[in-house]
Amino acid sequence: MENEVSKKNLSLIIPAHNAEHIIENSVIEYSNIFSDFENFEIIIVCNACTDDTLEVVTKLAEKYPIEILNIPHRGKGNALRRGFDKAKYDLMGFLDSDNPFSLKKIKEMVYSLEDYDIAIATKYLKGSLKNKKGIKDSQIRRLVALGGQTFVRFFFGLKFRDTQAGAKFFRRKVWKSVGNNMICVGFDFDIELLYKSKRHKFKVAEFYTPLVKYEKFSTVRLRYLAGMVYRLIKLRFFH
Ligand SMILES: Nc1nc2c(ncn2[C@@H]2O[C@H](COP(=O)(O)OP(=O)(O)O)[C@@H](O)[C@H]2O)c(=O)[nH]1
Ligand SMILES: [Mg+2]
Repeated sequence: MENEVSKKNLSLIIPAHNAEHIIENSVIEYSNIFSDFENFEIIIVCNACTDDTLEVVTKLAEKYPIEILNIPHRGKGNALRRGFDKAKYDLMGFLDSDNPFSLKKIKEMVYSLEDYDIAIATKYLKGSLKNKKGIKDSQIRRLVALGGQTFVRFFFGLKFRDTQAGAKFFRRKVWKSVGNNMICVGFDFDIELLYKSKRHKFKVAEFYTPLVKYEKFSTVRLRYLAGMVYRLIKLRFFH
């Protein structure tokens, strides 16, 4: 059977909440980097946008292979789940709408699925929350990341340096195994994905992928933390 990677079929999900100012460039750059793929689709999942994201992406869909989903309630995880359920191709993954990573590295991640089931980006080097070469997240973000990753390591036994980077790719079989009954509807989605994948013993490759661009605009708010912790406790102890 022909290998899925050599077939180069990719469904890329882009979650978008109020991304009108950045998403156009990102879609163009993502489409360029995967232009040599045999089959490529972008599924943009807009949530609760109060700006013109929907209009911007509807216009882009005239030129690029874009499918648009529009759902009213916030939640990046829920958006990703909806996107993956719709994905057509053998390789699937998601990238943020603000395109903060080196796309050369992103492509390497996709190619690594020849040997791995899942490829995830990490913004942090081993043993530190510094990224020596790349652009750094703000200090408060790095501090929250340190606390978060310690929690994740302790409760879920996930020994990754960064579970939260917005660049993850996997084979369809992974989604088939873990995509049912997802409960982490927010930024906690990534942890559920990795935790369930660990139970299925999927092979994960971690790629050091420093930020090449620091996008100050962020939709992440500290007030989402309580909901995330609640769902993660439910996941760990009741699922
Ligand atoms: N569909 C959807 N996308 C979201 C939601 N919240 C954040 N996003 C997207 O998730 C990605 C990461 O968000 P961002 O604010 O850049 O996070 P940060 O880079 O970690 O500060 C971006 O593509 C956002 O547009 C949401 O509620 N729904
Ligand atoms: Mg961002």
